[in-house]
Amino acid sequence: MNRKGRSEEELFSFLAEMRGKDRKYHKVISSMCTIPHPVAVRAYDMFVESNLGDPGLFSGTAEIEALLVKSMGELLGCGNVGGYSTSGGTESNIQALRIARNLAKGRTKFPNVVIPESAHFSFDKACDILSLEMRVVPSDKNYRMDEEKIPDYVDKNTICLVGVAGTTEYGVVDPISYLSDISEDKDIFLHVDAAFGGLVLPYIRNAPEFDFRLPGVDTISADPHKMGMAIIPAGCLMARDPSMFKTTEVDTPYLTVNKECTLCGTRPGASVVSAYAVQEYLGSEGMQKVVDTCMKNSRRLIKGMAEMGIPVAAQPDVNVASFVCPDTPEGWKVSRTRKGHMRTVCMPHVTEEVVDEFLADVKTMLEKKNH
Ligand code: 0PR
Repeated sequence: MNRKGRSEEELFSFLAEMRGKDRKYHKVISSMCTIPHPVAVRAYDMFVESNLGDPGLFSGTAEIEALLVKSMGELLGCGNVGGYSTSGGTESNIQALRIARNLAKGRTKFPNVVIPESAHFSFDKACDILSLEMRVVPSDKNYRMDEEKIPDYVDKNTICLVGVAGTTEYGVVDPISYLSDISEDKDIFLHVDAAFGGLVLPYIRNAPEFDFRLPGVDTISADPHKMGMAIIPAGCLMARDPSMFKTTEVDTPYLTVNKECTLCGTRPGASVVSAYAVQEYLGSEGMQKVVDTCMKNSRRLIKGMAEMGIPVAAQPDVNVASFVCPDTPEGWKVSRTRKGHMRTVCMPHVTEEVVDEFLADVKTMLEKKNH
């Protein structure tokens, strides 16, 4: 730090220069995040100083957090969930496994968690932190958790099953209804990672079942800072039985509340309010339109690629599509799955025009290659 401060003008010109180095979302076709909704930005500005880590000081913000959790729970099939707004999918997954482990305390000395091969890397972190054995079930041909193999991985030391609704790499939904049956049969905790799909699948007709409507599902993670167009960080972890959060509570002697079940202490109120604001402003009709458009654009991309001889690696259930395409057109940002497929996500900033621009650039790339 310099001894003397910098002038505001000089400082902001430096910040503007650095901001210029950031990629704009326009040609980013592989991100699960997007440009925040204008209503999110307006709501965020109103609550910049709010700290949900001390909810007694910010009781209005805390009420909004409760409303957000309730409305997300209702969307996912349970009117009476417990939960809180996390910093995103990673924290939600850590906390869900922590709940499962704590509920199973005393049942086994060597707890294991059964997760799909397609699971997000946040489960590696969660298992490391919580000292849980991670048992990885291989995927089937369509990159879903292979249903037939699941029983081979479950035993008396299994304290949690995990299914993903809208996988990071292929946008598919694991056989969660089957996991729910095992959970019920064997009384094993079931966590559904719907970080991405949680705000997409409810708006897709005939989508696979994945939420609290399945009786075995105990917790669900769903992130407003992905398809919810909220400002980062805004995740949400919900439990069918609100008392499950008692298992992560600690005493907080010097706060305005006596106990805290969250992982983080100081937490941003502003981004949580931004998530609520978007959902209230759009309503389910507005969200339906956003998801319809993203799905339409994703299908347009799949069709356009197929017409150029580039197939999708798996038929997706949400607006994530990965292609058998080793090259990347110039100027575009796509990512690669662990198997090397080109991964795309048609978020709201990926409009029909952007899809067409991308397809045109893929065409040029192929023409150059075949010359
Ligand atoms: N679970 C699933 C299914 C996810 O896809 C992700 C993130 C997480 C959990 C973890 O969520 P947080 O990152 O909120 O903790 N998936 C994206 C990914 O890894 C995150 C992301 C978003 C990465 C935008 C890059 C990016 O530009 O691809």
